[in-house]
Amino acid sequence: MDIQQRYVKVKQLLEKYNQSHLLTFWSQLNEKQKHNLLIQIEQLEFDRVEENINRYIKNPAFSGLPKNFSAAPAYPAMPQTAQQKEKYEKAKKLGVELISGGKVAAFVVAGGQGTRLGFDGPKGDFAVSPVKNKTLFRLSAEQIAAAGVKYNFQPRWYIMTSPLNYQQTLKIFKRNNFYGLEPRSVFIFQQGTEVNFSADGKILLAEKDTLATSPDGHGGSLKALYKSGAAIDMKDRGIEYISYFQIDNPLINIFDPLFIGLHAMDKAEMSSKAVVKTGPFEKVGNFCLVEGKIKVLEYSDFLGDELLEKKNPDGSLIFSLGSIAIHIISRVFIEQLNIKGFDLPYHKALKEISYMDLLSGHVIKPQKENGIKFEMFVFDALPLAHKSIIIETLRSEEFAPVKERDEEGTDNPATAKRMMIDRAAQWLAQAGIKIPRKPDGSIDCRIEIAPSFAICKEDIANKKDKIPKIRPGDVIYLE
Ligand code: UD2
Repeated sequence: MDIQQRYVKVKQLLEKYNQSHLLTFWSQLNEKQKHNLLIQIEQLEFDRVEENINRYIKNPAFSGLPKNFSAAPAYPAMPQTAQQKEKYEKAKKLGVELISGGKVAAFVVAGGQGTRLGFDGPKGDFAVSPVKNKTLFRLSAEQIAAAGVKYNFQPRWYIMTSPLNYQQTLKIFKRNNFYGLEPRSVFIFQQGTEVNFSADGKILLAEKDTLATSPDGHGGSLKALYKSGAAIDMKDRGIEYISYFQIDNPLINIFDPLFIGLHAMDKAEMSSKAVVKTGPFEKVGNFCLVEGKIKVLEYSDFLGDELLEKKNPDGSLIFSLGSIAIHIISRVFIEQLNIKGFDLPYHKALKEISYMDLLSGHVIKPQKENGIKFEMFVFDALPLAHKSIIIETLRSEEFAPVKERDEEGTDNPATAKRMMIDRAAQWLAQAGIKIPRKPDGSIDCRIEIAPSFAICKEDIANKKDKIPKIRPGDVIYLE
């Protein structure tokens, strides 16, 4: 089909869906630009676009909250009965077998822009460790390499970026020699994008020949794993399970035998780790049970505060378990989601979006929210799984997100550093090492444990002779 024929077809399509304005600048475009614009429009899934407009834009009060739901059950962090203890032991053993057998791959989502952190560049390049100032990418890479040594297997790491930070991420990995990993064992790919809308449901132009788009959210990872060839690559290598994590959590435990083992023993398709929330309104998703299925409901979905504040007779919150974005996902589940026709719901966000003004032909950079972005969330795949389990874990062991620039509150570089020191001190203390403390009980030294030294507390026990005596004010790096 020549360009004129394609134009006629696209014009009809746009008229049908009320988006004809996208061709406003057609007569000003050269051939290359015309082709560029047509291709973007031809690739749009108009049915989904229309569904989004009708469901979320024309109906702003739409809430994702179902009518009936309760708190989801979870495996406790520590086994509570003899039977459970036995199951955890078996699961750990199975987990070790699966990891050693090369059945588990690491997968990080690193497509976010880190806007709240105010960091210019991929968030993975943000330096956070308390002594060596290692970046988030380096910490993950070193942990993956250390797991390879500990469990005697060839680890494989899949990394999802967005189209906005893909090239930068590649450059960072090359500049750092893949942090000592075999470059062939690292698979970096891009997530998809979604078009942006004006408040009244018109697709925005970023340029005269370019639609305004943004990354499709971490839920897009389940589609991108398939489209990028990562899922096939996993299948070819005999990988059955994917350990999913976010780049902004320096305490992540990537290869956890217990979590992997329980997921496999229970024949789950997608499983999650949870922590007890710091309070009813902590900004994490809530694990709920809806019609027998596990579902994460975002705190913002709860219209009334009372529900989140409701307590059990023992004083604990009813909705106490928060989602920390750590999952084990079976590869086959991802394949099935895509073969069936990928269909995760969208979530709407009001944002400041630069756009091409149709009257003046100039790009406008708005000072306040003017448009709508759509994202998919990975946890929306949980209710689609035949079986899904949750295991509770300790925040101090596994969750120190780096989100905010402001060091006054929580989830910032200072709190993450503090939690890294606290966990290191706890691991050492547990092995009988004396940790100096100030009169107020706080730790009086700075410690960083390299993954090559230990990736879990059990690794410390047989390395005690390598740990120096720690004095008040010391700066200790163990590798
Ligand atoms: C997410 C969860 C929240 C809790 C918290 C834990 C949502 C809506 N909320 O909060 O419940 O689990 O994490 O830290 O998810 N990313 C991409 N591509 C995208 C968007 C994000 O790769 O298009 C990555 C991003 O690089 C980061 C992760 O996803 O690693 C989380 O993104 P976020 O920081 O926007 O999530 P947040 O803080 O809203």
